[in-house]
Amino acid sequence: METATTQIVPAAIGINQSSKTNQFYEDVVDGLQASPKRLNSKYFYDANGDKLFQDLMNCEEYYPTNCELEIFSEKTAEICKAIIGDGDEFELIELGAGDATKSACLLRYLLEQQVDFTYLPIDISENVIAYLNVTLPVTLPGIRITGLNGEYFEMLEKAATISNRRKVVLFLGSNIGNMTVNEAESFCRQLRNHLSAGDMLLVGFDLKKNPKTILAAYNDKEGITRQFNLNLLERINRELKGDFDVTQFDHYPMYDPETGACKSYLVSLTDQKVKIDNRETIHFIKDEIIYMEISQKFTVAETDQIAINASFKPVNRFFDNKKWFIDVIWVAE
Ligand code: AVI
Repeated sequence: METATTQIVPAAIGINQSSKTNQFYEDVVDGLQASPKRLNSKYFYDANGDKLFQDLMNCEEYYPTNCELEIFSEKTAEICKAIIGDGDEFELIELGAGDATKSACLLRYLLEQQVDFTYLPIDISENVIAYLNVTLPVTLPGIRITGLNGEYFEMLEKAATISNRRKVVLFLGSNIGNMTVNEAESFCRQLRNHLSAGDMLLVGFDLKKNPKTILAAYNDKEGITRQFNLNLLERINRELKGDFDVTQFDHYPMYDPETGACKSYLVSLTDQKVKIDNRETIHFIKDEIIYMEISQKFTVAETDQIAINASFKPVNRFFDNKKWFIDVIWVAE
């Protein structure tokens, strides 16, 4: 999962570009042949999607980014004190680093305190990693950075071969909310299996709150979230030679305050056929939905339960002033 990126350098065409395209094609076709139809929200983030997400983070209704930024900028010293612990040197690994705006607060403070650490951002986007490798040494002089481009768990294994120092893993931005609760729990269990006892995880969770506040964040007045969802159909047209008529789909967000699941759907406005690469034809009936994304919201007790079920011990909690968002620190047991 990527977070938004600013001024990312143009993508270099990697040698594995065609296998990435094949995987995208297979996931799209499998998803659109399933019942109900679905698309994986990890594909939202092409260059247009990154830009739209950036716009979303600046829109009035989308609160999670500002809440977490407030935590990182106002509680920098306390967070750093917690991760420094007894003072052992460590590797600071960030999953889905994006443009590292929030982590930069920590990085700057750790450098000022002359703490011995290396920053290892992991991101599926090679643009993001190229950008961070080039820009962070300029904005944060003295930083030791090794960017890792690839899937989280593969790159964590690679990180373990580079160093055997203690690990502090950041997973920010409520990216964990883009999984169902069960998926989040098994993700954390897998993560724990890639760590050693005493390693730390710092995770950002968006909390349950007034349902209208949550729904508004995924149904902004300007229609950026709508465009963000439709962009995936446009991406399929661009990259997989699809022929979606995006004017024939509407965006439908919903929030269930009982379960904390906020879900986005696209709804077909008519009976229609869509071709993908002249190889597959997908039939839609009027009002049929495509399930696009989950943005799960949690209670504090649920975050503790996930930690315990995944063999972590919850040790610190940092809230924003409104208590809408929480960053937690867990220690691997
Ligand atoms: C990246 N992720 C945590 C965002 C979220 O809130 O689920 C993506 C997003 N989708 C719509 N708005 C923002």
